Amino acid sequence: MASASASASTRWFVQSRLPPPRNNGLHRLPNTLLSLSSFSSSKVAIAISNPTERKRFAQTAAVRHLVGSVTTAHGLRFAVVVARFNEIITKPLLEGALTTFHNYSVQEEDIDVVWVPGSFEIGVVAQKLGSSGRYHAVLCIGAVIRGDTTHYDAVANSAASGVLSAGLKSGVPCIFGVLTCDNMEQALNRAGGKSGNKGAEAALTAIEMASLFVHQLK
Ligand code: INI
Repeated sequence: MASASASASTRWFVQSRLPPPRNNGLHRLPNTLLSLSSFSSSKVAIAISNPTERKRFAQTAAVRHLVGSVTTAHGLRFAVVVARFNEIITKPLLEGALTTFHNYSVQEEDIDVVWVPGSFEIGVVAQKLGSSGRYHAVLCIGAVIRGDTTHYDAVANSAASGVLSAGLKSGVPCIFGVLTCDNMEQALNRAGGKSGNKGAEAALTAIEMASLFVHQLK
């Protein structure tokens, strides 16, 4: 049974028994309002439940798909956190990322690059940058190579969980562009070699996520 509460411009329906989340948490209620069951931001919920605001989202009569666009990157601001450790790998990854930003019309003055000693240090800096309110996404670049160290797993896992946690805590997309490879050859292949440039790919992910947040989930 649905109950409703109303303000001057907003009507927000609350259901006592929501259907199980599907479609990434986006699903339709019987009253045709869109519910974001996985979002805690009341701002998002109110924007979508507001009839005027709702029109901005109306694209089809059925399920709406909200996707970031890589063609609307102009004006988006990015921070890139780069680890100096294994610089022979992280420098070309950074160059690939900067080339992608350039190719997708991100302005140079909208990009800040922050260097840290190693991948272990990326998370705390990413969180600080994400929380600053200055960036729409934070791209994290590093290279953890097994064989260089016995604590490979610790560094690799810390880097991954650090970047994840930075995104969750700051609410700003933090993209994992940290290579975790068995050897230097694998890393070189992914830093502009025969497997492409993972820094360039991660930059594209950063643009899509920034666009998703700014243009669709605001
Ligand atoms: N940092 C890396 O980015 N990649 C590695 O492969 C690596 N190895 O092999 O040790 C590495 N270690 C340094 C680490 O990230 C920290 O800077 C250090 O432990 C100080 O906190």
